Order: sequence, then C-alpha cells, then structure tokens
Amino acid sequence: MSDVIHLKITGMTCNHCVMHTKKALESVSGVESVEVTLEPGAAKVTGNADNAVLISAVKDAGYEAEIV
Ligand code: 9UX
Repeated sequence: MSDVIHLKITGMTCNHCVMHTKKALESVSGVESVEVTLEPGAAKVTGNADNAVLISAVKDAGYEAEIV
C-alpha cells in the first residue's frame, strides 16, 4: 500500500526550481509519483519512501524540505 507524504519546500523561486525538486524526489527509492507546486512551495509524494531520504534529496537539489 502506498503512502502519501506532504512536504513543505522552501527556496524555490521559479518553475525550473519546481522541476529540479520534482526530479530529485522522483529519484528516491520507493517513490511512485510526485506533484510539486511553486506557490505555495509544496510537494505531494506517493509511494513507499523514507522521509529522511526525501528531505535529503530536496536539500541536495538546493532547497529545504520538511514533512507537514
Ligand atoms: Mo532558476 Mo529556480 O536559476 O533556482 S532554477 S530561479
């Protein structure tokens, strides 16, 4: 069964940032689908992924994330 994880993302300022974040989250093991919005900065991740790994992936892409 898939989980739905909501993340608050900070630091995104353009739609290219949104794509960076989306690709970063999609690369995480267990992720099935990702939706990212710029305003408000948020992501919805479906799948079975480790929360800490999701946050690290966003950080590595240059943004900040927290579970909400
Ligand atoms: Mo464009 Mo978004 O450099 O950082 S990708 S503002």
